[in-house]
Amino acid sequence: MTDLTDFKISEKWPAKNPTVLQLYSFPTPNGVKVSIALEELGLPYEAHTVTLSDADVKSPEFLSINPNNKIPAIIDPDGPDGAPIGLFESGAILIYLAEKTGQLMGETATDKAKTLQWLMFQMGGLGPMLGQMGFFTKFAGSEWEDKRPQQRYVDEAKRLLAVLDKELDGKEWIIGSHYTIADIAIAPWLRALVFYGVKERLGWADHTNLVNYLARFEKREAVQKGLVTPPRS
Ligand SMILES: N[C@@H](CCC(=O)N[C@@H](CS)C(=O)NCC(=O)O)C(=O)O
Repeated sequence: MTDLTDFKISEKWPAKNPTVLQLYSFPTPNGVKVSIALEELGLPYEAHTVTLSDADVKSPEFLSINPNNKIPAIIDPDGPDGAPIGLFESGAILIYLAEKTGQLMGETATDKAKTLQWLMFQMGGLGPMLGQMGFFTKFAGSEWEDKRPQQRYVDEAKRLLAVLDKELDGKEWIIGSHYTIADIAIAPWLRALVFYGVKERLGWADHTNLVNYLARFEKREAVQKGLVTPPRS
């Protein structure tokens, strides 16, 4: 029987079935990337709700798996070198799962390179920029008198949406006809625009390719399940 007791995180979030992959997450745009990927891949897993409160993400148990105090994180008891592995950073987890299963990175070496390219675009651009835009439009930053930071991130969000909308012209998914981990990383961030209440300000409805792309994504059964996993409480 697999033993996860070496992982301190299992003291606060014990595994009911330590033989399956353990997911520590919350249903945010970064969190659902991993639950959606796991659902798409049909890998058995156990999902633990880790809230964004300091009591969870800054607990010694959670910090033992991610010193950067952010969800999502995983433990795969069936790790690559014959031992369990703990991982954090959603992009790294997506690549790990895709390589483990040989799925969700297209078919050819070119598909894989393009998948990684768009995944990096999300991790280094779309996610951080939209996250900052959310801070300056919905959260504490929205009250700042100086509106220049807010405008900067709104402008950057508009620019990034235009890049994606153009790229998706005539394409089903971001690298073409194959649905990949890059889509799983990008699409949840597009959904966040509703949450931030900025759809109109960004002219979302004029981005027809993106509107259709997101609708295609949300129709997938695995996406619907992944979006509510783990439950908020
Ligand atoms: N680059 C990280 C970002 C993860 C991230 O920002 N997680 C947020 C929720 S979406 C979080 O855990 N925030 C809690 C905190 O910062 O205390 C990833 O992609 O995994």
